Amino acid sequence: AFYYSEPSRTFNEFLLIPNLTEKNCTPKDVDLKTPISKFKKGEQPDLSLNIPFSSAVMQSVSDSTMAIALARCGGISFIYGSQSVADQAAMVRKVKEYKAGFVVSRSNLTPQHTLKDVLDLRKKTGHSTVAITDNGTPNGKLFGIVTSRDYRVSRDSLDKKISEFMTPFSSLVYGKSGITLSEANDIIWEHKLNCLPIVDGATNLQYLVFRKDYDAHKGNPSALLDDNKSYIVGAGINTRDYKERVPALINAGVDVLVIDASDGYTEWQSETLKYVKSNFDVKIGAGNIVDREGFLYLVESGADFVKVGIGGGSICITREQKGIGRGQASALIEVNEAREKYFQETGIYIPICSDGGIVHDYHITLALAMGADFVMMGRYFARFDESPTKKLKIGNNFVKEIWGEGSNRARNWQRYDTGGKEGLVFEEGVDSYVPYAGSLKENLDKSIGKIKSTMTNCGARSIEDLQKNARITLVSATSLVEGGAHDVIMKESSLSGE
Ligand code: MZP
Repeated sequence: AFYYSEPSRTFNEFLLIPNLTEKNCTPKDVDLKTPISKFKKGEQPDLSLNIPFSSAVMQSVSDSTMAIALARCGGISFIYGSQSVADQAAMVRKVKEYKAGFVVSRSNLTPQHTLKDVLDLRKKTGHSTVAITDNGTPNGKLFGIVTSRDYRVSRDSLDKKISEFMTPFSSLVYGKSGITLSEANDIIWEHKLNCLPIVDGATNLQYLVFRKDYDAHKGNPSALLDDNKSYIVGAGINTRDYKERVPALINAGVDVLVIDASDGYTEWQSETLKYVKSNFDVKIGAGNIVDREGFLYLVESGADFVKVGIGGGSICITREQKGIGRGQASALIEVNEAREKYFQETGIYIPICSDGGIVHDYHITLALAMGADFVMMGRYFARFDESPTKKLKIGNNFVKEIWGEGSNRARNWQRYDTGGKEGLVFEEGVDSYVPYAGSLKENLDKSIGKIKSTMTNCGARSIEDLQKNARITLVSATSLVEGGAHDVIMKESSLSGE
C-alpha cells in the first residue's frame, strides 16, 4: 500500500494570518465574483457566480424554492437528481420561468371591503398579506392585497420583509409602467428602491408600491432598465440514466450540470462526461474526488469544474461505514496544487468546488484561500425557511429536517452504488435535524459580511487575490482552546448565540 506522509486535515486545524490591509481594501471593496466553468487564460468564464455559494444536490436542500432564493442572492443551487426525470426537469423549469415579486390579488375583496376583511383573510389563509388602499391609510378604499408567491416563506419572515419595504398601508403612487416584472425586480434590487413590484398575475408589471414617505416621482424606474434575465440554476445527474435525464434538463433550461457521486474517480463518470460533452452544448462538473489523480482523470474526461470532498458532509457516515475519505482541507490543498500545475501547463483554469464539512463561516474563507472557487453546502442551507423540509418544534427549539442522499430516506442508490446490479444494503447517510435559522438572505448577508471582513484582513479584494496571497497556519490542539472564549464565566445570553 501507499502511505501518505501527512495526516488528513480538516478546516478546524487552520487559521489565516493577516496581511497588510491597505486603506482602499474595505469590505465594500471586496468582489466575490467567481468562475464555475473552465476557461482559457486571459478569457472570461462562460459561467460565474456573484457569491461563491452553491447548495447541495440533496432532497432536503435544493428544490426550486431554494434555487430561486439563492440565485437571487448571486449563488446557485443544484436541484437534486434523486427523483424522476420529469419532476427534476419541472423544478428546473420553475426556476427558469420564475418571475420574482409580489402579486396583487383582489381575490374576493372589493373596494367596499374593510380592513377587518383583509385581516380575516390573513387569518384564514395563513398567508402574509398587506392591504393596499388608494390613499395609504386604513380609511382609504381598498385597492387589493399583496401576497407573496413564495408561500413556503414563513409568515414571520415575510411580515418582516414587507415591513422593511413599506408600512402596512401604503399608497399606490406609481401607475402602469410598461416594463416587465423581471426588469422591475432587477432595478429594485440593484438600486435598493423602497418598493414592491405588483404584477397582474402574469408577468407584466402593473404598479410599483412605494412607502408612503418615499418620493416615488424622483427618477423614472423604467429609465433605469439593465436585461430581462432569468435565474441561474444547476442540476445533479447520475451515471446511469443520463441519456434520458440530460436532454430533459437542457430542455427545461438548466445552466449547468454536475455528476453527483460520493466517489467520482470512476470509469462511469468518465463515460458520462464524454457522452454529455460530445452530444450537448452544456457545462458539466464532476466529482467527488479528493486527490490529484482523481482531479486529472475527470478533467481529462471533459469536466468543466471538479467537486472535492469525500466523507466530510454533516449527514455523512461514509468514513465510518467504509473507511474511505479524506480530511477536507488536505483534499483541497492537494487538488488545488494539481489544478495550478494543470493551469501552468495548459493555460486552462478548472474551477474547484469544496463540497461538505463547512461548519463555521470562516471555513468558507479558508476553503477559498486553499483554492476553492466556490463551496457547496447542505447543512448550512437546510436551516433556512427556503429549504424543502418541515420545520418542527422540539422542546423549546425550532428545527428543520435534513437527511443524506445515502440514507434510506433518500434511497438515492445510484449515488452510492458501485455499478453492480445489486442494490446497497447499508446506509451512508443519516436522517437528522438542524437548528432552524430563519431566512436565507439574512443569514447569507451575515456570512458574506464575515467573509469580506476576513478577506480585508488578508489584504484581498477578490477570491483570486485571496488564493494567491493568503497565509495559512496550522493550529495546535492547545491554541484551539485559546481561540474560543476562555477563562471567563459565560452569561446565559452569550451561550445561546452561535
Ligand atoms: P454539509 O454541507 O451538510 O456538511 O455536506 C453536504 C454534502 O454532503 C453534499 O453536498 C454531499 O456531497 C454530501 N452528502 C450528501 N448526502 C450524503 C450522505 O448521505 C453525503 N452520505 O455525504
